[in-house]
Amino acid sequence: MQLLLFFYSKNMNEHRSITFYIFITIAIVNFTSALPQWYNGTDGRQYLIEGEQKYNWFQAFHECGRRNLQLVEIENQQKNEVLIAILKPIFGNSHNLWIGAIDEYNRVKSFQRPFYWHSSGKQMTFSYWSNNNPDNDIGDEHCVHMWERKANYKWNDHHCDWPRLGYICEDHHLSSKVLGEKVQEITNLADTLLEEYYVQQESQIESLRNALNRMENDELQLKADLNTLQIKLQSDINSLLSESNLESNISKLMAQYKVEVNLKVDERNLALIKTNLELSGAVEILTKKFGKKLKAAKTEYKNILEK
Ligand SMILES: [Ca+2]
Repeated sequence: MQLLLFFYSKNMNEHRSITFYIFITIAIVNFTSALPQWYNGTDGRQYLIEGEQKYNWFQAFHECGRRNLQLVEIENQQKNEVLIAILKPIFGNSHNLWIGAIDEYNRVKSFQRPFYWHSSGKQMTFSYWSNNNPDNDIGDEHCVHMWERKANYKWNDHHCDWPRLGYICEDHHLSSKVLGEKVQEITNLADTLLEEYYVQQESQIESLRNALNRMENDELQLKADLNTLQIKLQSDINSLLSESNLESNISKLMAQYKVEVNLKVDERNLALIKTNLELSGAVEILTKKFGKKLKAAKTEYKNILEK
């Protein structure tokens, strides 16, 4: 372009200023197109993606690092799917992109050797290797990338100094943003658990309230029953006073009333036992059910913090 302008420009000064302008424009365009772009994932996170193939693994790691980011760590299938959903519309079926995993320079040519996420230091548990990888070719493939030769962004172990791959960055796992997200997630879980506890507690309090009301009613009923019996006893004694065999009849009468009073007291005891069972049942439901829930919540919190 500069040569063409040289031949067609009659005025040298004009030629110089136009050439300079075009040179600056091309430089700006080149600089702009070299910038990695942010993309939104369906997981609510953002990923910075550089699709041009000109970095080795260390350079890519530093490109992320100097932006306070980290090379992406793909800890599970869900995150892998989120990334592939971002990448396919940009690059199609696959692309060469460094991700944040290495094998700690393990020279053993084993498919089973462990890999690690370099920023967090965690051992890789989820993997998405392409066929016949990680093969550690010539014992010198220690860095992991998504491979353009394999469909669906399958992974390959590769020479770390291979200088022609793009990369994916994400927020650093120790950034206040990621830590804030984790705290928020735990807070939401705790709030949900507390809400469930309150609902359960309210229902148990209601059943306790009902049981106590019933106890109170039973108490009043027993008093009324005993009072009726007492009045009947007095009336029977009065009518017996005029009869012969007084002593024997009174004995019979007392025995009969003893049976009736005992019956009432037994009924009362049964009601008390039933209420007692309800009370302890309500407490047991609260302690057992939420004991389990709290234990599950502790595991959940631990998982969130270790993500
Ligand atoms: Ca390989």
